[in-house]
Parts: sequence; structure tokens; C-alpha cells
Amino acid sequence: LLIHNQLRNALRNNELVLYYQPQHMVSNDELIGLEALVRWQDGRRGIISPAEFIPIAEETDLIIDIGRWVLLEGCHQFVRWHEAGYQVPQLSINVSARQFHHPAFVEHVHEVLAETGMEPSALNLEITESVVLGNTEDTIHKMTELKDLGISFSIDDFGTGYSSLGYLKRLPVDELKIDRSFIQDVPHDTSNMAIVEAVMAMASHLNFTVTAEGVETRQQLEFLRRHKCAFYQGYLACKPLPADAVERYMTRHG
Ligand code: G
Ligand code: G
Ligand code: MN
Ligand code: NA
Repeated sequence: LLIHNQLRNALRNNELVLYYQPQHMVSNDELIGLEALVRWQDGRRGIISPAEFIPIAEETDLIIDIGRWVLLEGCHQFVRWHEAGYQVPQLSINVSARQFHHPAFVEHVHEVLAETGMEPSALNLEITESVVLGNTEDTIHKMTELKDLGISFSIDDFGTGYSSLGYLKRLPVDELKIDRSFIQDVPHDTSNMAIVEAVMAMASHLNFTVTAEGVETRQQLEFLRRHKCAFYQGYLACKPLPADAVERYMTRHG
């Protein structure tokens, strides 16, 4: 409860910041997107990871306010970058299950698009399998509404959830993000390699693109290239960066 109240104050006092992790083409390393990742910059404790505070925010409707701030701030920043001439095609935003199923979620997205001038086709929303598991009908309904605007969807942390694969073909999903736990130890761990190959085969049949997360080595990238994985992100290319560092990065990769 203490940390929950501190987090609420942090949001109010502008102590949340967005970092951005570059996403690249596997084939030619072209920069194709940025994933926004929130951090809490606390005066005393320094930078706090979302792994520590997002689960706390998700226990209450605080995640609605944080999620709305992330979407607004990310879109504002992305539009400013585009106006300044940086031509990154896509911005990815993480959306929590509780946030997605909130009755005002679609309305919030509309408001943010209107307020920022964000091009909907440049916006990608990352949802986890837990979003689908909670309420499949609401998920399909909202995804369809947002997709009609031009927004695209990724299933984040793919493979770590407990849902059946049957839901995948019912959802208007564009992309799977293979969780980094399956990329680890490629090309040494043969079961992880088999999982990545199976996901690639399924994605190809269902017409999803695939992003591999947590790519740290040249060997992992080579493995992904052999299996026709389209996109990757990870420390091999770049760790998540604050906005000013992203500009220098985009200049180098423009
Ligand atoms: O950036 P980092 O690896 O520390 O992120 C840890 C976790 O926090 C990841 O699972 C990521 O999806 C999640 N996360 C980061 N930013 C956001 C956000 O803005 N909203 C939500 N819901 N989750 C986020
Ligand atoms: O939203 P998602 O669960 O994908 O969050 C990605 C998280 O993974 C971020 O917190 C980011 O800091 C972290 N991350 C990104 N690239 C790498 C990587 O190459 N290796 C490891 N271990 N973590 C990474
Ligand atoms: Mn993500
Ligand atoms: Na992920």
C-alpha cells in the first residue's frame, strides 16, 4: 500500500519516464520500430524497473492512469520525432490486461490519437496472452475496433502464457513476440531452438510476423536469419534508451 501510494504520487509528480528500445530487421538491420518501456525515476532510489512497480499498479486502477500516461507520452514523443524528420515506422506500447479490459480503453486511445496527431498505422499495441485469457469476446471486439483505425497488435512474451493456441486464429493479431527466455542459449539449447522453429512455422501459416526478444549474440541473430524471423530487439542491437539517446541512435541508423 505504501509503494502503491508512492507510485500514485510519482505519476502526479512527473517521475515516470519512458525509455525506448530499438527494433530492427533481421535481414539488413534496418531500424523499424521503438518499444516504449516505462521507468520510475525516484529522487532517492534512482531508476526503478517496471518489473517492480507495474505488477503493483496492476492490482488497482492505478494501471489505467499509468497506461494512459504511457500512451500519451509515447505518442507525443513519436510525433515530435517525426516532425523533426526521424523516420522510424512504428511505436510499440505495452498494454496491461486490466487496462485493455477497462470500459474506457478504446475511448482513451481515440483521445490520445486526436490529442497528439499520432498516425494510427504507426501505433502497435503489445498485449499478453493474459489479456485474451481474461475475456476473449471483449478482446476480439476491442481489437477489431482499434484495428479498423489502422492500429496493429502484437502478442507479447509469446509462449510463456497458459492459453490454448486455438484463440490465435480467432484474434486479429499481426505479430508474435517470442519471449526472450526462448532466445536464451540459442544455438546451444536444442529444446529452445525447437520451440523457436515451431513458433516460426506456425506464424508463417497463420500470417503473423515475428519479433524475437532478448537477442544478445551474433549466433542468435544468425539462427533467426536462417529461420526467416523478420524482426528482433535486444542488447545485441541496443538496450532501452532515454529519449535524447534515441535521437542520436536514429541519426546513426537513419
Ligand atoms: O524494461 P523492462 O525489461 O525492465 O520491463 C520489464 C517488464 O515491464 C516487461 O515485461 C515490460 O513488458 C513491462 N513494461 C514496461 N513498460 C510497460 C508499460 O508501459 N506498460 C506495461 N503494462 N508494462 C510495461
Ligand atoms: O515488454 P517486454 O516483456 O518485452 O519487456 C522487455 C524487457 O526486456 C525490458 O525490460 C528490456 O529492458 C529487457 N530486455 C531487452 N533486451 C534484452 C536483452 O537482450 N536481454 C535481456 N536479458 N533483457 C532484455
Ligand atoms: Mn513488450
Ligand atoms: Na516481452
